[in-house]
Amino acid sequence: MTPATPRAPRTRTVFISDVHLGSRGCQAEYLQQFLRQIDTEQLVLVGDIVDLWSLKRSRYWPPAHQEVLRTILRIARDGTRVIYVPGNHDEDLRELCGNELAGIEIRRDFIHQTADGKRYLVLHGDDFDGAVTFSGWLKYIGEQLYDVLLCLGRLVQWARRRCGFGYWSLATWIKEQVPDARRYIERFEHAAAHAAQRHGLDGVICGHIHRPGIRDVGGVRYCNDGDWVEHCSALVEDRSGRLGLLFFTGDARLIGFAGQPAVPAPAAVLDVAA
Ligand SMILES: [Mn+2]
Repeated sequence: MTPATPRAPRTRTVFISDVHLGSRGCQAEYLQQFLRQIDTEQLVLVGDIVDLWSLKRSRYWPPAHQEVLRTILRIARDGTRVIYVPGNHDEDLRELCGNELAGIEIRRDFIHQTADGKRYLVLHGDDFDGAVTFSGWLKYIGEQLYDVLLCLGRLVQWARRRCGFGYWSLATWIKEQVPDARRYIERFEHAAAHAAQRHGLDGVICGHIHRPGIRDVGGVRYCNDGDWVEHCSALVEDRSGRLGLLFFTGDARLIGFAGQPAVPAPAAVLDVAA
């Protein structure tokens, strides 16, 4: 009998954050489909995975959210290295940093080295809230209003689906219209890039502001993996060490890659090309 040849996973690393399990904004079904399709050496959870703030306000834990947790545990059990960097919405878990739980390493932050030897600071990103002067949209509209926006957005999305349209986020669209929101994002990007620079690193990988992006800022690379509330996005490192952004919604499937440099063939990363 010939032993099965061990097959290399399709991607080296998948980074996701701002899932907000336990809150109504979480796009758990899309995430569940995404997680079931990835085949990766490492999965990094860059914070705000479980929304403990929201759970403290009201108990909301539908089966789809439990299913996402189960899938993450299964991924860890099946041999993928899983690292969890708690964010501000799951900061109670920061007490566990330095430990391993159900095969998941819990870290406050760490340095990720890509296959081509570049070194990135990985952290959630709320660390930069102090550096970002709060004239930004976060304070501007506040978390409560953001929840209302997301709720309205779900209604719009429901109507769009019935009419056969693809995924679209109301909250994202509104933020595009607010100049303050754009300034806030810019300040955040600079603060994050500066942290990487100070440590002599090639870049930073974070989440927190629900704004996926890959940009060169001040000589280092700024990567934000986005969120699973508005964008359904992930940052993906392919086997050669290139980083790309991936957008995933169940009905529209793989929407596309963005960022510099883009991973050339999305279908090679996820088996979702129709
Ligand atoms: Mn956050």
